[in-house]
Amino acid sequence: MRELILEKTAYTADQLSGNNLPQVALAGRSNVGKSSLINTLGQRRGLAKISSTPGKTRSINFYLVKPENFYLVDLPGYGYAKRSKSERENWGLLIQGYLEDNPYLKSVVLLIDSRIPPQVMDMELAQYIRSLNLGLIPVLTKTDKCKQKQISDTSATWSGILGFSRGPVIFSSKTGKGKDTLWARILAGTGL
Ligand SMILES: Nc1nc2c(ncn2[C@@H]2O[C@H](COP(=O)(O)OP(=O)(O)O)[C@@H](O)[C@H]2O)c(=O)[nH]1
Ligand SMILES: [Mg+2]
Repeated sequence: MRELILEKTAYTADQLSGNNLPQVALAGRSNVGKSSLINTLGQRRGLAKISSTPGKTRSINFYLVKPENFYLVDLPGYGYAKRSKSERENWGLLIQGYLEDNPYLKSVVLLIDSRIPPQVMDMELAQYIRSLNLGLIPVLTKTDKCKQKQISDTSATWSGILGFSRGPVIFSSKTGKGKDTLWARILAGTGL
């Protein structure tokens, strides 16, 4: 059985080196459902903390995936309005330091809230990921809260934006929908 083990937490750019295994990162706006998704993938509640106050996580967390031996890397959420300018700048520097010049990083899973239209920050991040020549795995979260019509509309809109023939993974942490598909795309995204 597959297992996720939280191996390292980095708060500053100089704590980011030394994780010499393939990496797939998870990125998305604060409150998009990233911690819940990690817990669903790891089949363990409390593996990643779920907070009712958004914008809490400021660290980069490295989860070792067994038995395949690669890292799922949880990036701090962005777009939290109550954060100060200097906090946003620190976020940018830490993320940039991680994403750029990282030969171990292969792909980024971009979490997108299925209930809202495409957000500028999400589209900008998607473009940035591609400019770095990284694989991009889009995931629509919280789809249990949406009608099928809304899911297919949002999915089609994102496919158009990204120019993908294959749409985003339709995911729900609540029901477990899309879990196997997401694992398959993550594993393919490691290049292992
Ligand atoms: N209905 C539903 N709620 C979800 C889902 N995923 C997350 N949530 C809720 O959304 C809120 C934010 O989730 P969290 O995982 O902490 O988001 P993060 O800030 O991106 O890590 C919490 O109240 C979760 O219970 C989902 O798939 N379905
Ligand atoms: Mg979180």
